Amino acid sequence: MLRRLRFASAGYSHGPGILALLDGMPAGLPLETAWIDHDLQRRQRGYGRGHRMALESDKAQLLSGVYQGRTDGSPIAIFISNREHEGARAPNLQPLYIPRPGHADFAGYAKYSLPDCRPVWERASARETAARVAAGAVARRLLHELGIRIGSYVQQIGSVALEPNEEPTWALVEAAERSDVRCPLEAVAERMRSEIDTARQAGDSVGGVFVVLAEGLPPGLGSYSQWECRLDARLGGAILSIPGVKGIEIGPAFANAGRPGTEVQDPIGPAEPVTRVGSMGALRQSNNSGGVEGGMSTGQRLVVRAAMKPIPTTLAPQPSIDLRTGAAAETEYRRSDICAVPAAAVVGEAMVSLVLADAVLEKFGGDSLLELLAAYSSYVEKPLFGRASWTGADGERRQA
Ligand code: EPS
Repeated sequence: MLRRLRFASAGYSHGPGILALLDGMPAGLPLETAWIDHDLQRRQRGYGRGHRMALESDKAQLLSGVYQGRTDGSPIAIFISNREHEGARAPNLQPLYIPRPGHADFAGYAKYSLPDCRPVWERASARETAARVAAGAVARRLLHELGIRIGSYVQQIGSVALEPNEEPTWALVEAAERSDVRCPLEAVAERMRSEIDTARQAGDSVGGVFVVLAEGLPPGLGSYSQWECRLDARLGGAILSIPGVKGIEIGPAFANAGRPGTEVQDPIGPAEPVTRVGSMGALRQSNNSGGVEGGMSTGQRLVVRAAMKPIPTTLAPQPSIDLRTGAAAETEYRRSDICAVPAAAVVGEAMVSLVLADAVLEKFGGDSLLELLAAYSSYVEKPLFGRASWTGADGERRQA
């Protein structure tokens, strides 16, 4: 999924903390913990989160990869401690014998021949997404240097949704930032909160749909040349790796599937006044592609939409079995969130940032930020038209 960057995480939901490792970032990128903490705190917010978030106050500790306030080309290691684990608060981790339907518990127990589900629960918990947000913030910092910005909003919680044909704009992202359900329209947000309240009272949980936008992308990130190079494939894998996410679309993909071909393309032109490769996205008159054509960025806004199922941990018991005997049993309630869609949207931003930073590094390369920026400028400043051949008759290279 990532071709030039490497990202891995380690740690348990109720262990000492979560570790993020990001390798392959160029040297010279300004990086402060405050930049990472900002996103960590955005992930923790959200109406419908459980008591755990009131306890935690996620902060990044940079263990390596930064020298005098800038990345130095070494692997970047970030530790986020679990405050719950400190002192007398350290939880007593009992074995768990009743797997929750919808969680990794049952298949994980069988796959690793474990004595019970506790190790699965600890690692499969969405607490791990704090590491993704930390690494994603570093990726976002790189994209920021190229004028690329990434944001999100929540389109649906439970049965309450924005209008389906609401045009995804940056104004929605900005309005969502002020909302505790990340919904840009307060009237809809109010109904989303009541949906969460109703689920809480019923001992239930709710899922939803979030949208991630990226603006300022150069055209040509990703490639059509091999299946695993395609930007949409890479985004799809990254988004589907978020716990609870079961569906993704790029642009209005599912709606377009039912429309005629002549209506769902994005007409090109007129050419004036665009003359450079870097602004070719401005030549498109609509964005049905969601910013990706043929596995490459078009230079338009990227629109990624993801469906998250309701959290499987519910106060209301669900049918299961006891792993000690195979006898029927009901799930026992463990503290959890009622709705984590607003947090998942921030995780979605992180995953999109990682994929885009990776594609940027793949296209422009460089061991330092300066090298990368030089390659980027030379690409976006190239003339868009009149490149009939790669080399002149005299053998001189032209605009290859
Ligand atoms: C989660 C269960 C809850 C959530 C957790 C994800 O944690 P706990 O079991 O400690 O109450 O709050 O999310 C986080 C801790 C987090 O940082 O997002 C689960 O089972 O997936």
